[in-house]
Amino acid sequence: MPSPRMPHLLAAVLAVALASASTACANQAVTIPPPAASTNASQPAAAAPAQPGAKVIFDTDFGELNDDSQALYLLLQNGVNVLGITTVSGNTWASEGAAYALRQLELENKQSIPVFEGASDPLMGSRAATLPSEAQQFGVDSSYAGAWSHPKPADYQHLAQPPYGGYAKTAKNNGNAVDFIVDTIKRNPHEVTLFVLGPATNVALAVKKNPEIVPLVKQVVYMGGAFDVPGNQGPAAEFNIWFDPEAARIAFTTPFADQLAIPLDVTDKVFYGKAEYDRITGGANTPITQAFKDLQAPEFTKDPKYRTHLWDALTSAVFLQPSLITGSVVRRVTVDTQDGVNYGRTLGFDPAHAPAGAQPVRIVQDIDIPKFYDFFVATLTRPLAP
Ligand SMILES: [Ca+2]
Repeated sequence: MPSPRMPHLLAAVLAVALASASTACANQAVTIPPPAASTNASQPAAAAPAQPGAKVIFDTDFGELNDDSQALYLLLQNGVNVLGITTVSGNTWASEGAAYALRQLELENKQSIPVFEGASDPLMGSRAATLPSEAQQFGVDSSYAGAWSHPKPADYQHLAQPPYGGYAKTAKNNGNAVDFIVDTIKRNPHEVTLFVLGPATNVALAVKKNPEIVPLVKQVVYMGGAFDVPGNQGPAAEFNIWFDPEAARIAFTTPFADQLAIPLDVTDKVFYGKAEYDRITGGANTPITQAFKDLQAPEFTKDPKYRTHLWDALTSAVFLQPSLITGSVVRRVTVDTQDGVNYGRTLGFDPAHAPAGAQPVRIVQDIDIPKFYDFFVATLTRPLAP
C-alpha cells in the first residue's frame, strides 16, 4: 500500500538500500541453525538471571508503563547492558516513545543510556487514512490503531500531555537510529542482541542500508506475529506486524544467525490482572512500584476485573530466563505482504518444506506462567539496580 506520505529520507534510504541489498545479503556467510523438534520438557527456572552484562539494543514503540516499559525494567533490573534505545512508531509515535523512554531512564538513574528517535512511518507510509477501508474489507480492528489513533506531536518535548513525572531533563540523542544500530553492531561484533518490540521498520532499514551487519548480530528477539492463533488487529495479523508488514517481512527473512519470536501464540495465554498488580504494589515502595500504583490503580479502581496481556515483558523474561520456555518450535518464517485479508500474517513453515527466503525462527509457544510471575514480581519489587 504505497503512500505519498512516506518521508523523503526514509524513501531515499530504502531506495538506495533495496538497490544493493539483495546481492549483498546473498553473499553473507551465515550459519543457519539446524531445524529443531518441538520441546515440551518443563524445566525449573534458574534462580539468577542468565544474561548479566549481555549487550542489547532495545528497539521499541515505548509507552508509559506499557509492555515495552516493563520489558525495559526487567532487563535493567537484571544487569543487562542496554547499549541504546531506538524508538519506532507503533503503539505510540516514535517521538512519544523517545519522551517516555527518557523519562523512565531518569526514574531508574540510567540517563547514560542514549535514546534515538527512529522511523515515524512504516516503509510504505502511513495507512491511517485507509483504516476504515481495511476494517470494512478485511475485518481489521480499527478501534485500536496505536499511533494512528491520535495526531503526531510536534516533537518529543511537546506531547499532548507531559509524561508521568514531567519531561526528562536528558535530551534524546540527535543521531540517526538506523546508523546507531549499524554502528553499534559493528563495534560489538557477535555480541549484540537486537530486541524488536514494535514494528520492525528501524531494523529493516538497517539491514537494507548496511547488510554487512547481518552476520555480526548475535541474536534477534521479537515480540510479534500470530502463527497458530488469530491476530489481535483483525483475523490475521498481530499489531506489530500489521503496522509495517513489509519491514517485518524484511526482518524475518534476513539470514540472522539466531532469531527468537514471542508471538500471540504464547502471549495470549498470560493474563495480567489485579492479583498480579497487588503482588507488585503490596510491598515496599520503590520508584518502580510507585509508578505501578500511580499509573495502574485508576484502571483497577474503575474495574477490578480488568485484565490485559504482557506481550513485550514476556520477551525480556524468556531472554533473561530461557528455562521459562516450556514449548517452542523452529519454523521458517516470512510475512504475507499481499494486499488483502492476510496482509501482515506471519507464515511459519516446516523447515523441510519452506519457500525460498523464509528463515529459521524459534517460536515460543508455552512458558511456565507461575514461574514467570515469580520472576516478574521479584524483579519489579527489588530496589533499583545500581
Ligand atoms: Ca511494543
